[in-house]
Amino acid sequence: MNTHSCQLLSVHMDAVSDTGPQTYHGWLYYERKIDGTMPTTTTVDVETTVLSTETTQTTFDCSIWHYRFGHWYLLDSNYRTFNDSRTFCASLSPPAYVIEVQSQADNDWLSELTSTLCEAPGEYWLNGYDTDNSGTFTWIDSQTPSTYTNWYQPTGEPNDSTGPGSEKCIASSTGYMGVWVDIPCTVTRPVVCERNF
Ligand SMILES: [Ca+2]
Ligand SMILES: [Ca+2]
Repeated sequence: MNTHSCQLLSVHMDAVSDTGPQTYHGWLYYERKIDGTMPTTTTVDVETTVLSTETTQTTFDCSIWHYRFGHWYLLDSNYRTFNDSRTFCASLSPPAYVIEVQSQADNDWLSELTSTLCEAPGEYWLNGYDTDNSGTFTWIDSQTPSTYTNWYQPTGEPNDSTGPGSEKCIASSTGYMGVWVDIPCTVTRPVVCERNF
């Protein structure tokens, strides 16, 4: 139709998605301007093609501290022994300690941070230590026993696999549901440091 004698009233388009170029349908509502008579409304079917749409993706920065559950956390993907990891965390400013996992939510967050957000699944040091080879671990900085645990059952962790006292440290396997294993403190693993403020 000739829309020169019309006045555009409104435009209705289908919702635009971000799945790439595609055809959208919509309607333009015109009001025909005719002197001396009542305006009539006409609907025009139109087609437009969306060539591209932009999506904004926010990038998670794995090199900075992140706040969760009242504490701050920093991932460091360098492999160190347990003692060197403790020294590394303590050397940060403000000083931190190796992550202590006191709940399922804590363990899920460790997996989310390392595996999901930073795409670096693996075994990460936990700050527990088995002083008397009893299989009961104490959080070194909190000085509390690890009441929440997530031991990997099929191999009977904690199992001191090469003899009593051979595995006095713990790691959480963040790519595998965050299950825990006791391992020798002298092997090297990456670490997540934690601080309270
Ligand atoms: Ca052990
Ligand atoms: Ca073990």
